[in-house]
Amino acid sequence: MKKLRDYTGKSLQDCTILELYNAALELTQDACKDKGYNSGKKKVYYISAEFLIGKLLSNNLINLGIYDEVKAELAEAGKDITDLEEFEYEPSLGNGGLGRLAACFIDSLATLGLPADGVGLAYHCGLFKQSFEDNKQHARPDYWRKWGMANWMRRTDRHYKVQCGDLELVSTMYEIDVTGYGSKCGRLRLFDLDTVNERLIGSGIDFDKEEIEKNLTLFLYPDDSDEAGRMLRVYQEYFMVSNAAQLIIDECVERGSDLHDLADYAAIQINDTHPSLVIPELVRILAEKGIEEEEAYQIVTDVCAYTNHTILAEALETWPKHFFKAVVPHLMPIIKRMNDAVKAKYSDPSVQIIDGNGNVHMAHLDIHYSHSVNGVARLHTEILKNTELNNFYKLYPEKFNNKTNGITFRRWVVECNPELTELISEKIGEGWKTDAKQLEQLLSYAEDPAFLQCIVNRKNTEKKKFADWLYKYQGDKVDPESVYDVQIKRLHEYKRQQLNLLWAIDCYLHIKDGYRPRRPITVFFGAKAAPAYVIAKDIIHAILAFGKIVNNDPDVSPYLKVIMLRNYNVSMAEKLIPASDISEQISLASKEASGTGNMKFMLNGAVTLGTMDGANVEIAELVGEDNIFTFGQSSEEVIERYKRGDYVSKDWYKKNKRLQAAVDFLVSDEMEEAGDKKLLKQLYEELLKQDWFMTFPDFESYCKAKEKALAAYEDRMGWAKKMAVNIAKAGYFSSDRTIEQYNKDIWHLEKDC
Ligand code: NBG
Repeated sequence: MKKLRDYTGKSLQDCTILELYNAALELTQDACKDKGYNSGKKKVYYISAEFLIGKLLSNNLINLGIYDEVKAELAEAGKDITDLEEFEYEPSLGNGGLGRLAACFIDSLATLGLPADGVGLAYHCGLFKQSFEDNKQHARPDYWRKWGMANWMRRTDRHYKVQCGDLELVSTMYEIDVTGYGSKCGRLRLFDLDTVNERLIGSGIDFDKEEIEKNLTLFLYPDDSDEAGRMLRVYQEYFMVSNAAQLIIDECVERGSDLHDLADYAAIQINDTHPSLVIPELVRILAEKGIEEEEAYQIVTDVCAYTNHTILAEALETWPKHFFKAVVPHLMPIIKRMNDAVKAKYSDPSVQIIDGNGNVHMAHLDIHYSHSVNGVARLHTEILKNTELNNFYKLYPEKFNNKTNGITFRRWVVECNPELTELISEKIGEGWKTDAKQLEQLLSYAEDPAFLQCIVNRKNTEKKKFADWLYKYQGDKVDPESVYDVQIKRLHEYKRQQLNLLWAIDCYLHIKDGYRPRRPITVFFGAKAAPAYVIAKDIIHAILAFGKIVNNDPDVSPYLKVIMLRNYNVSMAEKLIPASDISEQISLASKEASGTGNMKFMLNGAVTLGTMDGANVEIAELVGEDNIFTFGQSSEEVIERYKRGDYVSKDWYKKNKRLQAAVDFLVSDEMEEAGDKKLLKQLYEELLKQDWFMTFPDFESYCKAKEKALAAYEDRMGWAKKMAVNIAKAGYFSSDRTIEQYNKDIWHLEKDC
């Protein structure tokens, strides 16, 4: 095994951080080459618009089994590996849970020895970088590839032609190695266009949306508030899947496929609807290669499987026919014929691919022409079957299945919480890192005061570390003795950061009235709002303005602080989750497909405060009611209420004085002084006139549940037991388990190990 010293050409002592970093990177890449890649006759291609992979160095060193050696070699030279970790810049290739799930999945695929590629786009700036000015979110481009991170991406000499109307684009494929834990590697294959020009970006994240050759891969989810922006998304999606389809066909032919038997060589997982056009694109290519279109439909159906990640209408993409006529005119006749085939079989207009208004429904295309349709948590899959996609479920009951999400334990505890990892391994050995069920053995220590004291001590150390880091990062001072109450996730009304905010306002008003919480509380928010999502930005604004008031009020701040974290990302989650006490998972029941943050918190000994939504339901079942705090309307009640259409937020406001006071505070003099009157009013009105995600009916039960959690926290040993049970029961949520299930039920790949 080579050492860092072999790559630096001089003593490590004399190296700059950059030189050390590059040496570690080369060492990693060589180690991957030595290990080789999982291979086999059949391979899964996991196509996704996002891969939120996080920093790579430490994760790779851990997976390759050389972290300790590298750390020791650096230490001998008086260097600290954490300086390299801090120096590393996080890739910007994803947005939220969907992309992080894809990243956890490729880790598990590699670890389990399954032949697999992640396939996506090599965005230049990915998701925007968030800053706060005047208590408002500002978006700037995240030039992550400029920061040495691009070195992780190998340029290959694979190029494909992608025809978009009159425009002929030529792609370049890049590769990032995906290390498996103690196994061979996998690959992430990302496509780009050499002509893309970052200089096209003007102020903030504005750019000329018409110049496709120059802008195609600049950003993930470019602003879609106008037609040009929406059209650009279609270009991106088609570029991604046309490359994927050509790659898949080429590779399968190389492995011996005659294309009629493509399903013996490839499985394609369509991650949400962004890659759906791979279906007609494959049909097109197969037909070009001489396969009858009817047969091509069957081949594609046998190859493709679709994962649904949301029931929110806005995320179930539909595109007007004229977009496709402009961007993919050669696919439109195929989509039309595929729709005709559907129409010939099923008369129900609601299941057609192209509706009466000429809109193409991507999910419908996926369901008809995939052999598997899965939801991402049990409740979510049931809602798909019985409500949202019921008309399809009636046609194809055999296609529907559930695959409850998971997370890779290598990143989400081994890497981010080494002290807890060590403690667990001291008690139950190392086996749990690849066989997560073994974590249950910890249950036998759930009554052991010495063990419980240890986990509390470790949590306290993490809290102190986070407080120190936070002060350096954004100048906020928090009390490590306070309860860390944490909500970190994309900003969306259905996730209900506004409910948490209303609670914090209520708490503030009580403190002003003389009430003293038993212990100080720090409420952390971390979230980016899509730049075109006005109310989401208003919620950020309200949190920031309120934070100013609370944190600067000497009567209040010793008891309550409200912190909005700037530019929340994977690296920050890795620091904060190990330090968290309460995990806020408070979406409106039925709306959060699964959630995966909830699993990360649990694994790190935070206790969930949540609604019975998404994977929270399964968490509750596993840990039992003593080890979770649940509240709020049930998904059935919510679905019923939507059906009746009789929710009037003002009625709830009128009958609850506490709620009234909290809501009114949004437009109080104090808030208007700290913030922007217009934006605050906009949020206030939204809540009073609409509140589409039913915050008000859950307010009272949320306050009660939070009060119960805070009271329980004071019984330190009782709380530690809850922590222990949560950690012990987290094994089910390993993405290794999820991937094993995908493979057993959908892909049927052979392991290369
Ligand atoms: C998200 C859901 C989460 C879920 C992740 C991963 C989208 C469209 N969906 O609940 O909101 O955990 O997908 O499945 O980002």
